Amino acid sequence: MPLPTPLGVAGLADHVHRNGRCRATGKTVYIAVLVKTLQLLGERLNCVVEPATAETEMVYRELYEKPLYEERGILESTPAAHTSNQYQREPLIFSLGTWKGRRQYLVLRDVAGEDLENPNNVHVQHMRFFAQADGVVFMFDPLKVESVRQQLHDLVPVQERVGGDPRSVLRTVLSIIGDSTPNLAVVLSKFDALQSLHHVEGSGWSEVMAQRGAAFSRDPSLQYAPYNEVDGRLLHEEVRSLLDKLEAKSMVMAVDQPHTGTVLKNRFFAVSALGESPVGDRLHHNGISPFRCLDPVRWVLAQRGVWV
Ligand SMILES: Nc1nc2c(ncn2[C@@H]2O[C@H](COP(=O)(O)OP(=O)(O)OP(=O)(O)O)[C@@H](O)[C@H]2O)c(=O)[nH]1
Ligand SMILES: [Mg+2]
Repeated sequence: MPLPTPLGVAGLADHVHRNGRCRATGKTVYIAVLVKTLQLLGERLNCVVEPATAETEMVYRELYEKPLYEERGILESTPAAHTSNQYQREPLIFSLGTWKGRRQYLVLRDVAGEDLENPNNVHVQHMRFFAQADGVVFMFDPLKVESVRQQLHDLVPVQERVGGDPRSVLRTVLSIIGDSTPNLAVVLSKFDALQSLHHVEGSGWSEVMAQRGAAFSRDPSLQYAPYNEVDGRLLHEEVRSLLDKLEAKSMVMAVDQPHTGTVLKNRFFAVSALGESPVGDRLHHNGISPFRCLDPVRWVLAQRGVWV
């Protein structure tokens, strides 16, 4: 059997509880939307993307697809791995069809933000998959940045104060990875929120976000059959400067000079799974309009020569 391509999706739960729910960086929503966009690209590449096991089919349908695409609501916070209702301890396995004469699989692991906030989890058995993954996707929520939140107060629904620190989550994830060398995708999630800054007159942000020539202003991810390395590098530089502007340079430095001493091959990305903020616990009436969701996964697949 060909080697599967595991991909850990890591990120951060914000510590903010609304209706008893921990709000987070968007990992589970991202996976729900990612599978749909993989299927769309698969059609263009003549590759059928489908669940490889009955369990994946059931879990994806019941816990990702149905609540988001049918009930049009938001998803439950992923339960911590030690609780009885956890479902993410088994991976989601999708077939990516046949590529260069071999059947290819994508193995996805969702993680509860709650589990990543606890540095004691560095050595636990059920986190070991990070070290074996081809790619780890680390999600960073721009709505956690105070200046961004303030300027967006009329444009996106108010989020309650957030307490989690993405730097310590990144540190925990890097510690779990240890001296293994997965590709690290650092992803600015909910990018639609930053794009709304375009409408905020007189702020330094409106000029930055209104740049039409910027890679972060377009989404070519479904257009190009081969993975577009040039576009990927351009976006990488743009997102690194954005993180600097978001006063999150320490995130960039933690990736460039990791405390573990093992520098991972890395690339920065910006994605929006939903395209717009939900209203209350319902999706926005404009529906789901993903932006650049495929980029991180295509980059990891490209390192393996799949869908290049
Ligand atoms: N504006 C905007 N909001 C988003 C997007 N994706 C997710 N969200 C919001 O973020 C919330 C949390 O998303 P989840 O995917 O459940 O977050 P998570 O990282 O899986 O959270 P945990 O499982 O608790 O770690 C959602 O309910 C949405 O309100 C997006 O693309 N744009
Ligand atoms: Mg989740």
